[in-house]
Amino acid sequence: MNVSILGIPMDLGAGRRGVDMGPSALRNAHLATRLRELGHEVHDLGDIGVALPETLDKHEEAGLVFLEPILDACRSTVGRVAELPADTFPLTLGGDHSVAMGTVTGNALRGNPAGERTGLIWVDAHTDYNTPRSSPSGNIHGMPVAHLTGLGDARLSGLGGPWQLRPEDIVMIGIRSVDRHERDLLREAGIQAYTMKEVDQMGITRIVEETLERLSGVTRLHVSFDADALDPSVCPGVGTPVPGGLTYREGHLLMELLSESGRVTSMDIVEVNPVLDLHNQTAEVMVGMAASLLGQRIL
Ligand code: DIR
Ligand code: MN
Ligand code: MN
Ligand code: MN
Repeated sequence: MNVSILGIPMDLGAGRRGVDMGPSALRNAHLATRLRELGHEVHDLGDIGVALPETLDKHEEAGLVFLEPILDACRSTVGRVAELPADTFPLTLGGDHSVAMGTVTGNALRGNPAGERTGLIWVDAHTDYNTPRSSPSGNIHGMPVAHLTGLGDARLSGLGGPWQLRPEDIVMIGIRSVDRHERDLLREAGIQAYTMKEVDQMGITRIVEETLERLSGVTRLHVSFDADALDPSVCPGVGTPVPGGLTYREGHLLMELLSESGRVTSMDIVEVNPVLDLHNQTAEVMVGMAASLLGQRIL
């Protein structure tokens, strides 16, 4: 396969500094080499330009911290991803999870004149379904999915023009931290969320079967993988660690089964924070997750 790596070194959406170094940490953990060893033709397209917080006044507008520079970066991302050829697999590297407003939108629009539906598999400890009104923090990385479905601020939800993600085309896996008002919004939208309770009860295999069945009418599938979905003992380099996460093997099994389906067309790796990490362990684990999604097998 042809794989296009694109970094979005942005930490403006998160409460803590450092995820802007995520793309470097992942490259340093030999991302491209690992994928080439699997037989892929890998092109690293470099990084999207993102403003540095030190050069900006930290201003909050309508409950949104750093709205303008985040909009700029997401707009650039949409443009860059949407123009990639239809036969490449975009692997986008965050950055905090607000980058997904750009990557998911760009992938949904990419080579899609017929307007085929895009499905989203959101692997995260958090549902990231806050709006500016429901958010306890104002941090935009807790809001990307809500904006992708058309809620919240019109500038962020309008990144794809009239395009919006359908709530029934979203499946979340690994969930264990949801804010109070966020939970109500999630229920109203009817989004399928497999919490850690379902992971424990059903196991990853049945969750993937149900997910693929639920998304059977969708031709493009984007996986957005927040490193904090994995347990903090596996991925300590994240800004908002939550105990009780996916094990190392659950993460790999999830990626292996999605890979076997042959249906995933793009992926994000986000929220890798080398400042908080132990010897780049989190980036190394996440490179392994990408490798499993892109065809690595034990035998
Ligand atoms: C929290 C934290 N729900 C918020 N969100 C995080 O600020 O909206 N998302 N950490 O990844
Ligand atoms: Mn997230
Ligand atoms: Mn998260
Ligand atoms: Mn986050």
